Amino acid sequence: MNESSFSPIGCKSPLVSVIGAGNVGRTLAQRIAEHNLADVCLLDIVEGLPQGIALDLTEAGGLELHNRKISGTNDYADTADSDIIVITAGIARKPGMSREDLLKTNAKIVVEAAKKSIVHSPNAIFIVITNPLDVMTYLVWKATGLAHTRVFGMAGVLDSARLQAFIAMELGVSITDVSAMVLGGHGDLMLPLPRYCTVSGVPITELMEPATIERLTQRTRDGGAEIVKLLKTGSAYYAPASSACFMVESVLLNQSRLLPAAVYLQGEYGLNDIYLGVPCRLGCRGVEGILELPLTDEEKEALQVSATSVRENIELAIANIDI
Ligand code: TXD
Repeated sequence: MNESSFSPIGCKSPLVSVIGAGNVGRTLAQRIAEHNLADVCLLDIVEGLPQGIALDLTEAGGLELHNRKISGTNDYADTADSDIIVITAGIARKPGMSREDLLKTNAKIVVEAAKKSIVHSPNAIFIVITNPLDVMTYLVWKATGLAHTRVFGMAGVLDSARLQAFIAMELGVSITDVSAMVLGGHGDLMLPLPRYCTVSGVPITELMEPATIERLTQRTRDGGAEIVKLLKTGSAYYAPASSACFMVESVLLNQSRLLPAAVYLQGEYGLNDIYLGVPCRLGCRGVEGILELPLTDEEKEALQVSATSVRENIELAIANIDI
C-alpha cells in the first residue's frame, strides 16, 4: 500500500483545547478523548508537561478504544481552529497569599490565555474553570471580545453534582436518580436550592428533615475545602473534570442541556453586567437561554449577597490588569 492510500479525506474532527495541563486540565483531556467527543490539544506554560501527558494519554488510546488525537504544546498556534477552549490555567493559593493576590495572579494568567487563544480560534466557545470562577469568566469575556453567549464558566454543574452525591449517600438511593440545583457564585456564598432537588421527580423536601437538608447544603458549600483538607496538596479534579466534560458534550453534541453555569446576566434575577451561576441551556452556539426560577425573598437576598461579592472582585481585578 503506498502512502497516498492514507491521504487525508478532508474531514476535520472537533477540537477542544485545554489551557493548563494540571490536574483538572489533564483529567478533562482524558475524559473528552475517552468519551470520544473530540481531539484534544493540551497547552501549558511548563515545557514538556503537556507533551508528556498527551503522549501518555495517547498510549492508552488502543486500550480505551478511542481514536482521538491528543497533543501537547507550549505554543498557542497549535490550538488553531479549536471549537472549544477550556481555561484551567492558574495557580492555587499558596501559604501567606491572600485571596486578592490569587485574584491578581490568576487574572493575568487567564487574560493572557484568552487573548492568545482567540487569535488562533476566533470562532471558539470558551469555558472557564480557573478560580475565582465567576470573576475569571467575566475577564475572559472582556479579553476575547466575544458575544457573551460564547463565554461561560463551570462551577454550578460541580456544586450540583456534589449535592447530588450527598443526597444519594444520605437516602441510600442511586445517584443517577438524584437531580440537584445549586446557583450563585462559586464560593462560600453559593446557593443550593433544595426545593429544586429531586429523587426520581420527588422533591427532597418530601424525603428529608429540614435539618438534614441544611447539613447537606452546608457540606456542598464546603465541598471544595473538604477535599483540599483530605488531599493536603492540591484540590479536587475528578468531579471538576467530569463537570467540564458534561458541558463540552452539551455544546459539541448540541444537546441543549439545562444546567447551572456562570453566565452573563442582563437583568435576569435583577442583576446586570455580571457573571453568576444560574440555570441555562447549552448548545452548539453556547448559552441558548437563561431560565429564571421563581425564588423566595430569602433566596433572592442570598443571590444578591453572592453577586455583590463577585462584583467587588471583578472591580478589583479590572483595576489591576490591562484587558
Ligand atoms: O469548579 C471549578 N471551577 C473549579 C475550579 C474546580 C476545581 C479547580 N478549580 C480551579 O481550576 C483551581 O482553583 C485552579 O484555579 C484551576 C486549575 O486547577 P488544577 O487543580 O488543575 O490546578 P493545577 O494542577 O495547579 O494546574 C494548573 C496548571 C499548571 O499545570 C500550570 O503550569 C498551568 O496551569 N499554568 C499555565 N498554563 C498556561 N499558561 C500560563 N500562564 C499558566 N500558568 C499556570
